[in-house]
Amino acid sequence: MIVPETAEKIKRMEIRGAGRIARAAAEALRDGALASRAPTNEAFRLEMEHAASLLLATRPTAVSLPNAVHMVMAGIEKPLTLEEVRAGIVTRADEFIRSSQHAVEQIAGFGSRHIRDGDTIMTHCNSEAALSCIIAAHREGKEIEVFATEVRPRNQGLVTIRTLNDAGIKTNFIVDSAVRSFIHDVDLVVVGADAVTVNGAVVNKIGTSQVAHAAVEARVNVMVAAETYKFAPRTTLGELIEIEERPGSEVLPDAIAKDLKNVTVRNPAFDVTPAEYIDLIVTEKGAIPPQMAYVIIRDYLGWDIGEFGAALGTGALNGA
Ligand code: RI2
Repeated sequence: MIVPETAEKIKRMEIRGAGRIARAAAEALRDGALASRAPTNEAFRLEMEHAASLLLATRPTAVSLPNAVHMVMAGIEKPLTLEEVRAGIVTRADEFIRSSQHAVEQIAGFGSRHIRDGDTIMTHCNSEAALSCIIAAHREGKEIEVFATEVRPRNQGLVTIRTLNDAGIKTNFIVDSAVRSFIHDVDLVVVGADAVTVNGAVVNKIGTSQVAHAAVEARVNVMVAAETYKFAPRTTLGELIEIEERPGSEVLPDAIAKDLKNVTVRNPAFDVTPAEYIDLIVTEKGAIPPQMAYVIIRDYLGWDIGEFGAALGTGALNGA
């Protein structure tokens, strides 16, 4: 079945990036619903709920995943026929995929307005939303240059420099620890987000808070590109965003680690950048100061979203 396969790919990071993960989950639920041979309404719902929890259990941090799953699964408990429930899932999944892609295009338009001709931009990790702003600015004819980090341990920076190279954008590739050395050559930091909390903090790839910290110190503006479905309604109720810690073998090969009995590898995949370090969050609804995250959650997501996410994650970090 489609769902376990997709779940496995998300877990192994063959499918990665908060937006792509969300779209892949919606697609898997849709294809799972279409392929299901469940004989009764009840059996179908149970199967779909199981599929949803499989997807939710893959990676805990990117809120786009529970938000997408919730949007697709919304209302399946209503008294409808099996075919109506199936059709609802298919329609909502297609709608989510379409609007998610459209959101990235809109973010590109809004975000590029904040990039000036002659700007040097620093980016960290590989964010579709952040890159869309940079590429749009380049296509508008602005002369720009980029500093892109390596992004240990999974090297997402390689994907970023390839994309920038193919777009014809002059790019400098640096190791993560060189950020502060180059920040004075930079006019603007542009990064993506895996989650935005109600207090405007941004959860993104590990190292983002260091980049933002260096930028604040150097008085360089920090812009975050994030679709509204990356905002986390449940943080309003005090829920914390769980920071995924991935296997130590991603950082240090087991063959070496096994001889180092006193060494523990710590490998958190994300960190939290407080709202005070961020100048602007560009969403598909427009650019907002991080302090307005509450409004996005209230007006575009609603409080009940994320019910499926409620089962997720304990010990976490929320905001500053
Ligand atoms: P888009 C990624 O997570 C990065 O942290 C990136 O900044 C973020 O998702 C948002 O990416 P990972 O899957 O949705 O590489 O903007 O751990 O593409």
